[in-house]
Amino acid sequence: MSAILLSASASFAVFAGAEPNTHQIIIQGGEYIPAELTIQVGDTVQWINKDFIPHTATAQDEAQQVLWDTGNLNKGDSAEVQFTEVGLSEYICLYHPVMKAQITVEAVL
Ligand SMILES: [Cu+2]
Repeated sequence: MSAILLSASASFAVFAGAEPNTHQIIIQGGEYIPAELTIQVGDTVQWINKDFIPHTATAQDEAQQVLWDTGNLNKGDSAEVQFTEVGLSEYICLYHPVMKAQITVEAVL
């Protein structure tokens, strides 16, 4: 039975490029790490706050309407956002607007 499971996961890995992935961004020292990330449409990004102070990851349009938002992340908290549209998504921390980062969402080839 375990041999069958191993075989199944191995073949899944071959096609991993076409499957949605989850990417992690660490928030530490008042920075998003990595600050620039490229993903494929349909992928999910998970932010994890390792600072003692709360942060958010929040994207807003030019009228400051929220496009997506992790909400408040206290130390140790995490939140996920799935990206379903191709394009560049810049985001900030609502509490510390000097914290800036970006995600580039590419079409699945
Ligand atoms: Cu912050």
